[in-house]
Amino acid sequence: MNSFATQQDGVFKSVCSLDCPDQCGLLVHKKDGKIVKVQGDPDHPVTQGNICNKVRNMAERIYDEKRLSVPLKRVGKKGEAAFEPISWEEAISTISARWKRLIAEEGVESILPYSFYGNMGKLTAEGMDRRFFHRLGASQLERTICSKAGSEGYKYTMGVSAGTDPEETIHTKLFIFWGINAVSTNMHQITLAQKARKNGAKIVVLDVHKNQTGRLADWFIPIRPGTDGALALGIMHILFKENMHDEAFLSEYTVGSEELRDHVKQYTPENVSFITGISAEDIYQLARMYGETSPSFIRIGNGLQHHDNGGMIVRTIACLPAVTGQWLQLGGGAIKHNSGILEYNSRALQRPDLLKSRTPRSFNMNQLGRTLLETDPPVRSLYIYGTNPAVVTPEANKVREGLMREDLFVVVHDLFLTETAKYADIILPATSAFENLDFYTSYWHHYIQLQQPVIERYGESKPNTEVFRLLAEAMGFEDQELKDSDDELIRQALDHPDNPYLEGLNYEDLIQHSFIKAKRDKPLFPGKLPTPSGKIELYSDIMKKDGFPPVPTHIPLAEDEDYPLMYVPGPNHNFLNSTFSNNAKHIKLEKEPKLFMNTQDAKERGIEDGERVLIWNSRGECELTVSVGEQVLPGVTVSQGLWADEPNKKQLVNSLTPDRLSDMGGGATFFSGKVQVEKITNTSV
Ligand SMILES: Nc1nc2c(c(=O)[nH]1)N[C@H]1C(S)=C(S)[C@@H](COP(=O)(O)OP(=O)(O)OC[C@H]3O[C@@H](n4cnc5c(=O)[nH]c(N)nc54)[C@H](O)[C@@H]3O)O[C@H]1N2
Ligand SMILES: Nc1nc2c(c(=O)[nH]1)N[C@H]1C(S)=C(S)[C@@H](COP(=O)(O)OP(=O)(O)OC[C@H]3O[C@@H](n4cnc5c(=O)[nH]c(N)nc54)[C@H](O)[C@@H]3O)O[C@H]1N2
Ligand code: SF4
Ligand SMILES: [Mo]
Repeated sequence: MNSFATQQDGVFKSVCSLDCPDQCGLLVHKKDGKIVKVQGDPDHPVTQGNICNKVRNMAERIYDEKRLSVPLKRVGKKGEAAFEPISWEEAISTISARWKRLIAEEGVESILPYSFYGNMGKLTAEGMDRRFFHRLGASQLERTICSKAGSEGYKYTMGVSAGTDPEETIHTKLFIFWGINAVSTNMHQITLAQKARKNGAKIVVLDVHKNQTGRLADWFIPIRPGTDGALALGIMHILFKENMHDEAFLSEYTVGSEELRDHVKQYTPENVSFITGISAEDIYQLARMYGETSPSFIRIGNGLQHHDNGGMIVRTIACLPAVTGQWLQLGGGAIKHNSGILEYNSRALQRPDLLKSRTPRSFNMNQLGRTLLETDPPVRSLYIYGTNPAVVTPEANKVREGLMREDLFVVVHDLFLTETAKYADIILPATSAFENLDFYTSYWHHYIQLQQPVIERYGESKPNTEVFRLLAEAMGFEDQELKDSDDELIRQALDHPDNPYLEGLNYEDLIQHSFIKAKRDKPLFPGKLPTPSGKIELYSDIMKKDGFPPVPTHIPLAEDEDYPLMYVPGPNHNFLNSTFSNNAKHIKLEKEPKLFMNTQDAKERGIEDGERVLIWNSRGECELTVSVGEQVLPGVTVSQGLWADEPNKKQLVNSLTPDRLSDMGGGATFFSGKVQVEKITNTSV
């Protein structure tokens, strides 16, 4: 295919590769072969030319002087970050020789890939890598760190990761942003809500922190962490009691409405108030607002499911639009994720058949520390790409302790010398998404998009797909599947007769148009859902079989350690998880990591606004600057951002987070941990 990379000047269509629901259409401006400007593509129907500051400043990252340009090998002690340049030949042969020895001596399952979606491109994040590791037969990774609990919960109710088309929400009259900081994390849903607001729509935000999103709401409702399921049940209690439910929808499209109706009788507004910290009057008001306004739309966030009970919370909230029949209204319903709409042919791309009859052991990525420190027989080699576990993974101190193991052979493929790469034996330089061919499917809007290379590769960097082809060759694998070109991979992935939403889609059209919408003549309703009953399951037999209550139920958070304050360390506005935390411009915009604390909690500890505080539990400790006020409820603390290490600063928030797994899908419980906070009187604490 034609590549724009060799063209020196011009404006080229592109797509944002970051793990963000908006997946914006971009225009990349080039002069003398280099990117001089990144802007939004005004032709993109959803993102319409607006992009965030992070990506407007993307050229700073692409040409950051700290970017890796050649492979490196470790010359100092583990974790000391002393490296020396080597050739690609040496890098690949070092890895393959070490792996061949490990396979002979300890078996292939001593090797573990560790990856996530630093670049959301399908070929990059789940393409040739999967083929390679399937063929190898290495230990497998359960990629559960982001949204797995909520997605499983949603599927128990709806059967599929799909909901409202966000473009239709301009017709919505009531938006509930529930556990999502959308101003920072889904800005175009806010733009759509603001448009609807001009026609009288109201915005309600339910969060544990009155952040940017809470501040723009018509009504901000603070809630105690991990209690949203109880609130949803309290709302259902009132909807049924006051006849605001949609009997016709319930009988046509759901199973279990009678059981649900009986079950929610116990969730009186008074009981729910006690659990959530929201007054009974407010619960009534919210339920009536929801029951009486149509179309109403719930944007279910990721934050509320990073809890011990996160799966059940999302399963429960997902029942609300069914009780009110909102799925039949244009702009009504809910979105957790829309990834099911654009489901491509993952079997063809990832080729699980290359495993043959082998069933390797698997590890949950949220428990990397334990995996490295406690597994027997041990993991002896980690191949890390598209993720930065020394910063983003729970119990990060344990992760780092594991990475320090002398007998662990660590390879890291990244664009930068991340905190994780500092522990590597071999580092491989990665291309940026602008240097690759790939395709992208949003998990919020309904467009599939193509990225053609728009710039030449930086230094000697290589895309993930090419590195895995090289590794396959070095391991002596002759399979054609491990030689397919990126073009061929795209064709195979797009050929998916089982997904009616992608009917007729082909690569040539995508090359011509850059973005194509999934077929919209097939809405969810009327239609048969992929649940066992084919309907929305308010009562679920499979949940019962899986050991859960079959009707939505409030399940309190697990007992964390005995510390007085809940701790919710979320992402921030100017980074994308830990991406950009090493880029000067983005750090400047974000200033410094802060801890938000209620006035009452601060007063009890003699802490004043702007002071440095120590946050600690048995897992670790952090030092942040405190912001005292009413942004959080008493008993709750919040920080924002996954910050890079800086000399003499303890700002690794994941040193404090638990590596317990959530109720469903083995998800992460970042926000269910507890801490103590105290004033730092002596900076050398
Ligand atoms: N700017 C920016 N954008 C991003 C990211 C980023 O790092 N920065 N990360 C991307 C990724 S990978 C993801 S998964 C998404 C995440 O984006 P979101 O879906 O917005 O999820 P979070 O920001 O983790 O949490 C959202 C909100 O949930 C609140 N919260 C925490 N616990 C609870 C609770 O128990 N109940 C309620 N009601 N609220 C609670 C937090 O205070 C926070 O305001 O954003 C993506 N977009
Ligand atoms: N405390 C706390 N921790 C969290 C969260 C939270 O809210 N609070 N959020 C969690 C969530 S939702 C998520 S999704 C995870 C995300 O965590 P990660 O998946 O680690 O995401 P990033 O921090 O963005 O790191 C991505 C890395 O991939 C690299 N990369 C980018 N493109 C490529 C490529 O093409 N090839 C290769 N080889 N590398 C590439 C980037 O340079 C970057 O170093 O973090 C989780 N951690
Ligand atoms: S990070 Fe999100 S909002 Fe920013 S350009 Fe990318 S897709 Fe758009
Ligand atoms: Mo995520």
